[in-house]
Amino acid sequence: MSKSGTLGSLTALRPAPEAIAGAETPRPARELRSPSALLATRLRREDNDAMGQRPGDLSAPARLAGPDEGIGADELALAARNHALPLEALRYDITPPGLHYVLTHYDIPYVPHAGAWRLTVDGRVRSPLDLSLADLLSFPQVTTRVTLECAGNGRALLTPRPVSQPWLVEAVGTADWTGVPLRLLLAEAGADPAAVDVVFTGADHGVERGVEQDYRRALPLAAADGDDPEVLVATAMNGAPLPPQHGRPLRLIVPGWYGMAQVKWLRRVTVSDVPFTGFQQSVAYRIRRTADEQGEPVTRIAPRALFVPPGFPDFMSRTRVVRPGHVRLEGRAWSGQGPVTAVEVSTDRGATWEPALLGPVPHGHRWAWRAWHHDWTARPGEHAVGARATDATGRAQPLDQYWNRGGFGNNAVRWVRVVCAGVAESP
Ligand SMILES: Nc1nc2c(c(=O)[nH]1)N[C@H]1C(S)=C(S)[C@@H](COP(=O)(O)O)O[C@H]1N2
Ligand SMILES: [Mo]
Repeated sequence: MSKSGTLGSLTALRPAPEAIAGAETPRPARELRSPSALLATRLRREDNDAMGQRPGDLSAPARLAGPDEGIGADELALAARNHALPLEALRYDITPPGLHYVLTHYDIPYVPHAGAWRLTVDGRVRSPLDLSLADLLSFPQVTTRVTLECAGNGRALLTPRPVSQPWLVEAVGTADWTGVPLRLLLAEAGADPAAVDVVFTGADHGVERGVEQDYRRALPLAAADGDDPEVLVATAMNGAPLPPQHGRPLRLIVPGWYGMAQVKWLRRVTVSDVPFTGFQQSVAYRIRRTADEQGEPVTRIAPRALFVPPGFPDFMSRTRVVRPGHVRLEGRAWSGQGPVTAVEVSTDRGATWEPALLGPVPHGHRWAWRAWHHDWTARPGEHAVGARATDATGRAQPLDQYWNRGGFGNNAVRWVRVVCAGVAESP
């Protein structure tokens, strides 16, 4: 590319107002060291006193970042393990392998022999099941295209920032999931229709906020047993066995619900006649504005539209550079509440909005994202570009943050800084 004085000056420009303090700029070493240093001190103390070791003591309590506190070493470590969708991959109907976002609370279980895996269905059932993968494949198989999104997507943009996995906006992906409808397994086992919850246990184990646990979540029996959406015990992703990070060899798929419901490495399904009160149900994944309220459970995905960042990026700031003239903005929109009915685009930070053209309703893919595009004539200068989705229930993305202590469901419109600059002439 030819030299460009205009582009060279990008680095000197101010960061966008919504940029996270510290996320994109180097932090002083002292601040980066402190959380792990604290943990090391505790571990040392416990090493000296083996009798006093309690895994629960390792966890830091839930907290909000201070007013000027940048992303910490603990958040950085989580962000390095749990990756997002590179936004340019929004071009694909189905997210290519390896580009789908990943979130794992603890470790990815090592499963060298999928053939040895067992799935137990027990609790309030007439006859408990103990199934191999081959047994599962003898049931009717269904393939559903589903957009998954982490409930914490958007968390790191909140003020104040809940300290946890620091997602920006791209914790999303779409895949074709193949498996047995859960309702067929519940029928086979003879689940008690008077039961309340169905509890799903993963093979991963860890400690979180002082509570040692297997990753475990529940659905109300009516949702677990439903056919709209139909919950799957999935053995394949995009026609291939599940990769380790996505739940090899078995996972739950609950179309329309946020990620926490999609239990990976599924090893047990337990029908229960009392409401499930495990950590991931009654402590985590609740909408709370204060620490002591019980809060509402996080369930279905709120609407969101994202676009393929136009033009090309500045390496560090990710500011986009486009040439003057026609620019096609294209992206995807989704909602777990109802089909997407409209997407609007603004190129002037919300002063004006224009309707985008929606792609065809993806036939038979009601739980997958929908394509959209908008043709824009870019003029030299700086622009704040954003998109917002509305769904059939009338829910639309807000312009302001949806703040809660866990940082769940923040689907505020994300503004992307776009600099429209001509190619500089050679000297
Ligand atoms: N067993 C198990 N299942 C899990 C999790 C986990 O940590 N353990 N994380 C959940 C969360 S919070 C999300 S967002 C999704 C992520 O699914 P993916 O990694 O396949 O995209 O998995 C869910 N299922
Ligand atoms: Mo998540």
